[in-house]
Parts: sequence; C-alpha cells; structure tokens
Amino acid sequence: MPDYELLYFPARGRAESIRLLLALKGIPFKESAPTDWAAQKPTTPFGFMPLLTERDADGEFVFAESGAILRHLARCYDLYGSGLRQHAMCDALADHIAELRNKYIPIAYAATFKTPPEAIAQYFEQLPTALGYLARAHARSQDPQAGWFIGSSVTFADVAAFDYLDGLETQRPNVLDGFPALKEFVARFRALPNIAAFLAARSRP
Ligand SMILES: N[C@@H](CCC(=O)N[C@@H](CS)C(=O)NCC(=O)O)C(=O)O
Repeated sequence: MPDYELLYFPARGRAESIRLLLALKGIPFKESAPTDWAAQKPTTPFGFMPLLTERDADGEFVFAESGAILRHLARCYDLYGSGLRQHAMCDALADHIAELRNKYIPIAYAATFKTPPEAIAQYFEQLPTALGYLARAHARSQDPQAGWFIGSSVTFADVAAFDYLDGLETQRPNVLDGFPALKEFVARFRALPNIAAFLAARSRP
C-alpha cells in the first residue's frame, strides 16, 4: 500500500471526505498543515489545498482537487460502485454534493468568511428543497435495502454525502428531522466501525 500525506488547514472543510474515505478503508495517512501557506501556495499544482501525496514503488505523486483525490482513492480501493451506470451515479452524486458544499462553506465557516446572519438564515430556509432532492436520490439506490445511495456497498459518493450531512447536523442538530431516510443513512454510516473510531477521535472544527 502506498504512503499517503494530506496537506490541508486543520479544519474539516474540503479535506474531511478524503480523511473519512481513508479512515473507512483503514488506510493510515499523515496529516500536515501548511507552515507558510503564502510561500507554499505557488509551489502547488493550482494554488489550492487539499493536496494528496502518494508515495510507492512508482515514486511520489502529488495532486490537487478534492474531487479528483476522492475519485483516485475510490478507484484504488473499490469505492466506485459496480459497473458503468453505478460509476456514473457516483459521479453525479459526488458532483452534486460538491455544488452543495461550495454554497455551504461560507455558512460553516461564517466567522472566517464574515457571512452575514441573513445569508445564513436564507441558506437554512432553502435547505429543505436540496435535502428533498437528496432524499429522492437516496431512494433511487440500485439496492434500496442496503441503505446506501448507489447500490449494495458504500461508495466514495456516500462518503461525500455523509460528510455534507454530518456537517449540517453539526451546525443544526435537527436539520434532518423531516428526512428520516437521510437521518438513517447518516446513522448507518456513523456506525461503521472504522468511521465510529475516526469520529470519536476527531477534534477538528
Ligand atoms: N476546487 C478545489 C477548491 C480548493 C479550495 O478552494 N481550497 C481552499 C481551502 S477550502 C484553499 O486552498 N484556500 C487557500 C487559498 O485560497 O489560498 C477543491 O475542491 O479542491
């Protein structure tokens, strides 16, 4: 197995789903945070984190973009579903979650982004519509009995969806009350032994 090193701020942000995926598979990884980001930034592929460094017999591979990192790890560790249609379902859900996350980051880190309270209120007013679509996506799983979004086993898209919903629940504990299937999905994912251990040890905001 390669060695992995993840560079990101000491926050959940766009790195947490990568951490969750590695934890899910029991893959050890080193966490590092930039010591002088202004100096480091121009040395990175696109000037943004997270960055994943993978080291193995083929050498060192450093790459960026949270979605690309998740997909690479999903291909390496069998978290992309089964067959081309499930691959497409994974991509569709993960891309959609990335869109939702882009809107959510200024809400989750409101102090950093100086997000006005009206914008936060508006976000949570509009949220039930987005959660309704997610609940419908969950109901379209190719194996509804299994409880995951895509099919009979967990995929990287489930990891991304969990991370988003878990973040929402951290902000507003009752946010999923009207969406029992999403609530059950979150509980099922949280109960996976490797995830339960990861969450118990987590201290990042
Ligand atoms: N599309 C990129 C966005 C990356 C991004 O915006 N990263 C932020 C942290 S969440 C960053 O590196 N900020 C530091 C900066 O802009 O200099 C991804 O998903 O990885």
